[in-house]
Amino acid sequence: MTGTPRVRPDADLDEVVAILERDGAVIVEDLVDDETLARLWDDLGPALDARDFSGDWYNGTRTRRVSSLFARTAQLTPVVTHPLYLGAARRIMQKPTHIWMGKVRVEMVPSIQISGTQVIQIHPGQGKQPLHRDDALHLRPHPGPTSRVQLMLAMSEFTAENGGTMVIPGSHHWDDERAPGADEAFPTEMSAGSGLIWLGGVYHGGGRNLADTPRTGLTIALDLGNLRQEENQYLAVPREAVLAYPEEVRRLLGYDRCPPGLGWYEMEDPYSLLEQAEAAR
Ligand SMILES: O=C(O)CCC(=O)C(=O)O
Repeated sequence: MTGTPRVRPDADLDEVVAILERDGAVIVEDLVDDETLARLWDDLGPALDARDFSGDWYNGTRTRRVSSLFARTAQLTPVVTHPLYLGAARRIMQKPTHIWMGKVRVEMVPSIQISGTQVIQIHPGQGKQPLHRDDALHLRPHPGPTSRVQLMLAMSEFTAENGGTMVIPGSHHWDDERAPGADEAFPTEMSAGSGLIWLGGVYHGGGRNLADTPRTGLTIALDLGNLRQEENQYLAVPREAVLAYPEEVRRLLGYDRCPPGLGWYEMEDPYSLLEQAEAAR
């Protein structure tokens, strides 16, 4: 293995899914255009500048983090709905399944949802974050079905020197007895606007910043809809901010049902609440 494979943004979805299933990670070059990136910096940069460094070793004592991203910007649609990111997440996690209701076999597909969002700015002097699996949040066993597909959009260039995310390709195939070694991880090197997509079972972590400028990445995690969201989107994103997004994103923010019957409101699709709010405007 020589590091994370990379593709162009118009790559075939089948190819990207095959890479993710084999290697657990892929870099999509030029995932967003310069205008989108500039708008994200306008909306999120000031919050980042105003933020203190995190207070603990895991989040990074030379790292600034800002969350509640869908409340802070209405510019995330091209990021979260990018066909290679959302497309791969849907293909990998939304596997058709069935249940029995008496003698009736009911076919269904689970939903997916936005789970956690952060901008992570690693400053010079920050050391390596411990390698970890993000689906450990849900205590998922490995190897096993993927319950998370995550994106790290480079808001600045990522290099081996400035803390580009360390990734161990293929580590989603490992069992839970094998610990990750720092010498097995490869730094993510990508230009601003490119994105790293990886599966929740892949060992990764923020890199050490030995450069003289910060490294900034925006991460969004998509999880299976029947798991608890990492970041509570109902508390993090006010209703008005949800309404600034199109239906697909609103549903990803949790205003959706996960079959067979999770997340209802008044026994209905919770999306109806947003339709009522819109009608009352
Ligand atoms: O900032 C990065 O490159 C990765 C951060 C990360 O994996 C985390 O904070 O859990």
